[in-house]
Amino acid sequence: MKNIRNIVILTGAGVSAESGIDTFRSEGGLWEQHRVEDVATPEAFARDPDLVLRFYDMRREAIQTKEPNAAHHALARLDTEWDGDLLIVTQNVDDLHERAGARRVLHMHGEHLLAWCTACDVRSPWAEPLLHRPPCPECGEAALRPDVVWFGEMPYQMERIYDALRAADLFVSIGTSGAVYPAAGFVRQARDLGAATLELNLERSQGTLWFDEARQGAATKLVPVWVD
Ligand code: BJW
Repeated sequence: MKNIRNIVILTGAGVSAESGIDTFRSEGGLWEQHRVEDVATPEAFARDPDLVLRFYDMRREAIQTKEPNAAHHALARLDTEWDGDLLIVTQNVDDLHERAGARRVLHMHGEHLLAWCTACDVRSPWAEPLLHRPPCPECGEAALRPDVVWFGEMPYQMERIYDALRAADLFVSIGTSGAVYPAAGFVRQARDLGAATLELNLERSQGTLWFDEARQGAATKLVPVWVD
């Protein structure tokens, strides 16, 4: 990659699909089985916390049985070997990038394996169900919720992401439909600031037209080829 020093990589559900983790909008995806408004908004949690906690308990349990795939491993290899700045901004709440060995990972939509106490505002590592309202290890209140970003909430670390986009020479988007903002807008921001842009996705996404180059195929095939 000539003249490229700073890289921002955005990943979405498609990068974990071949590890057996459901995507949201594909055929048979999570939003076909659950209404977004029922499980992924603060209003849903206020209205029916049991339903929301059950949905996340099920997914938290499932991801712990899954393993990183060739795409996660290739990105981890790039992270280890790349001398310049590199940031993997993932929309995924699973920990497969980290388990593959990647270190420069930012979870803009939160993490399944953290619980957030809405009483004392502390995040704690969490692998167990939340449905039965366990107490917060920090303050003892039964006020834990999954540490994920729902519709209408502010994604995490946006300043750091925009700083990285401003400095990027290359922006790569992998396995995301381009349906959810602000992530869907990153390609235009990176492009406007002069970065080259590449999309790797199973099919054309809602944002394909904005990329300089778009390759279609499975992440486990496309990502190792791109990295190597
Ligand atoms: C493969 C593959 C394989 C399959 N290989 N590829 C501007 C315009 C309109 C609306 C808005 C706007 N700005 C904000 C909004 C509102 C809203 C929004 O975007 N709504 C849209 C529906 C229009 N956004 C928000 O509310 C966000 N907050 C916000 O904007 O705050 C204000 C703000 C203002 C200004 C600056 C900053 C902030 C919050 C969004 C939170 C999203 N939360 C979720 C749930 C997280 C917790 C959980 O996991 O349950 O995040 S929703 C869900 O969608 C999840 C994902 O991270 C996210 C993106 O999905 P993703 O990853 O793209 O998955 P899919 O399924 O859509 O696509 C998978 C792709 O992979 C497909 O293309 C497949 O083809 C492909 N694929 N197999 C390669 N093997």
